[in-house]
Amino acid sequence: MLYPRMNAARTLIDLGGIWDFRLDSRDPWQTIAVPASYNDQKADRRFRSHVGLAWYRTQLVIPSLLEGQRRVLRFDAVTHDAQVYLDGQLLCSHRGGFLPFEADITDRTEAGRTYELLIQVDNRISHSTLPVGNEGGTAFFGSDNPGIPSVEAGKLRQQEIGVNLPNFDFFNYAGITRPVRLYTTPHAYIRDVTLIPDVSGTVRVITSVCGSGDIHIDILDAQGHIAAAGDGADCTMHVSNPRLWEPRPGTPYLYSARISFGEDLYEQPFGFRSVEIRGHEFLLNGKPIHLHGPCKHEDTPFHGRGLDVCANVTDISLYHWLNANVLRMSHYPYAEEMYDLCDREGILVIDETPAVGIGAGDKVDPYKTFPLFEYHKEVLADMIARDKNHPCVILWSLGNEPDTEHFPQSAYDYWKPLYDLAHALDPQNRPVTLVCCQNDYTKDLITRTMDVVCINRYYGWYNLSGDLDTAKYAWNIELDFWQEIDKPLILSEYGADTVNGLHGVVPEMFTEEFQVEYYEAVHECLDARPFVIGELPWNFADFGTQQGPMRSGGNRKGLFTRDRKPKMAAHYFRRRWNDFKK
Ligand code: BDP
Repeated sequence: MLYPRMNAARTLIDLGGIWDFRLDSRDPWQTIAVPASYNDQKADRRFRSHVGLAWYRTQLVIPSLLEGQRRVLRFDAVTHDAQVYLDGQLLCSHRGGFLPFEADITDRTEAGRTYELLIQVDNRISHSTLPVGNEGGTAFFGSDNPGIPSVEAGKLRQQEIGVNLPNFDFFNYAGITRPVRLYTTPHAYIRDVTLIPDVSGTVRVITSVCGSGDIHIDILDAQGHIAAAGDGADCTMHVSNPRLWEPRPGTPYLYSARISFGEDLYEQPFGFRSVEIRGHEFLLNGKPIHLHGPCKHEDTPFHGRGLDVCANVTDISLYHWLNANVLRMSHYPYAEEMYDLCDREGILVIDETPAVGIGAGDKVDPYKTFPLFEYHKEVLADMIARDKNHPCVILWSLGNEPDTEHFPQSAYDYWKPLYDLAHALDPQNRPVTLVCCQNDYTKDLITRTMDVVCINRYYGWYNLSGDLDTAKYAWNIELDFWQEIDKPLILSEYGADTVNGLHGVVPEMFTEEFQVEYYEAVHECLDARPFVIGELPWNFADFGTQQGPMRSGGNRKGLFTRDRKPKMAAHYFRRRWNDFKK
């Protein structure tokens, strides 16, 4: 799906602002900011702990000057499910909280009139949603010991009332979290554009249109000069002496394909770069690259998971400060503005579906009991369709930390077709991975079949807690195992909760000194192994989670605090990654 852009043929109206909102149809309407999660906007516990439906309302004005134009309403993300009503009539509905959807309202609206736009959102998570909720189970970090009659009764009560029990470790932020926009196109319009660039300077542009007309394409360089041109819906052109797209400190040089079709126009940025796996190496533009940079969440004070472009710019500037070159967009596809920013700033991206929490302990096979597979395929396809043209995206992640240990064959049968699908759908055929949970890796059958092995490991924190010498011993045993597989390995998460300002000359868990010593210990094990081509500490910044006995003010594994102040470990990584440039 094309990102909405304003140009000589298309207009774009942002509907963001203060809308009406209520959590219950009996409540009076209140004010709410759009886009943003609703949870942290009010001094009211009900907003934070709400479970179920909520309603947004605003006036949709169709200016007279939009007469004769095709008119489309686009929602960049509504978390998790949405039903959209226009003057009381259902316009469209959408499942899933992290990808865009749109509705053509040309025939449903008249220019010069005003309509009521009502959005019903649903934040409930279950075995059939991505991310997954624990139906009737326990909270993620709960201590609900089975067998205590009063606790069991309490859990039944929770089921009656309806509670969200996320099977994942980030706050279940909800609402209209990304922009809502009205855009126009001519009646015959460009529906989609697929770019397949090659480092030799060849670029194939496949244009999908609705209606009839001639298609012309100009390839523009960064100064706007025409570098190549061609005609037709499937057109291959050649740019001589192309400048390549590379992460910083190289040049993230961007070209763009300007496509005209009848009266319509669309411009799609792209870069010439290649991604390839060779043995245990990850090659970018034919050269081995080491990937280093923290994982992130879309998470800021007040906005929750809502788009905050200023925070995005600040965060990417901190990635440069850290000398980082990669951002794993854990654990869901981010707002499209972040990919544009990474394209321009030269930060590599690992793009991940919201498939977190597919697992239910050792008694139930989630792959046989969670009705997810068909939906997961749709989400994967929609993510690739949305992000396929971004040069920054170098690796697709099918999901995070599913159970691959207790039902290894079921896990294989579930994830392998998704792996094949990702390859089949991606016009640039990027590598594909699945992020493996800390488990009995000897039983896991699927992780080793991925193009890149990604493992999340917490030796020294959740396991062998605080004992870094023994943790190193364990790290080495596991790394020896993966070395035999002879694939590139990315340590896709590792980290230690750290309370900023907590210190100790004898470093113990939660102190800033311990966080640094933890990372130093892990790096001792990684640095001796060239097949480890990536290190992605968990997490860039402290972030919001549901409350629980393991979390105090959220997850504190950030290198930065939630308001982006560096802990000692941020300075440590800045020095370490600076040395990687040499
Ligand atoms: C990993 C998860 C991540 C958590 C992290 C942690 O992938 O979402 O936040 O652990 O516990 O297992 O800090």
